[in-house]
Amino acid sequence: MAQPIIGHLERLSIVKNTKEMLSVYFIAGTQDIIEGTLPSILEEALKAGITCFQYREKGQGSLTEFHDKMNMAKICQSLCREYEVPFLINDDVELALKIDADGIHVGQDNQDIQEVIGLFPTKIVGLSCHDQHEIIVANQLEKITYYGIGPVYGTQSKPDAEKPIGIKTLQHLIKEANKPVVAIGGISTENVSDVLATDVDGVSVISAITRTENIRETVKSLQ
Ligand code: 3NM
Repeated sequence: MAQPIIGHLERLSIVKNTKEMLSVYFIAGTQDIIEGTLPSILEEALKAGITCFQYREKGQGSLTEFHDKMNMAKICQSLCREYEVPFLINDDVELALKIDADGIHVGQDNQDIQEVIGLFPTKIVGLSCHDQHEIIVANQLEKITYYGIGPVYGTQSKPDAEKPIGIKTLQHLIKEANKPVVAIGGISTENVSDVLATDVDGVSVISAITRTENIRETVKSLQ
């Protein structure tokens, strides 16, 4: 049966907003900060024009106590609100619900994606995908907002990352995807033009922003 016109228009507007949101998508947690603090780096990145932030407290050097993570998440959330940028939480359903984040990003081996969708019916839900099979399965689920596809290149920020897929495979996987796509993994100001030459909707970075000497210039180059 044909969709009612308003439903179709609403859907188009959600997709348009999602694509804009994915343009320069910054991810970070305490473990990624070399100099300064996460809130100070985040605020500089927000001023420079990032379009989305994901709080990802994970791995060596990360905060482990729920209370500490919640306090940090709240500080980052209020900065994102000030700059009207969506604030997402990586993986931690309990934290995302508790602080009423704008959404959640999960990997393939985190919580069951159907369950996550059920817990966040009106929020942004992002899913990491690494190959064609994962995309074909995820394409069946309407309520996923976007896919994070990668790692495109080798990454220092995720020790357990999969093998890099490269640009050709990225392009192929984007064609397979029925949702907006943000590319991830090893993306820098040097290689971003190759990534943006695909049909990707945006780029997602940790170290390009946390390790740069000039956040403003870096964010501009990633746009
Ligand atoms: N997820 P950087 S790669 C968090 O492939 C994350 O799913 C990946 O950091 C995936 O920009 C990655 O420093 C790390 O390479 C991205």
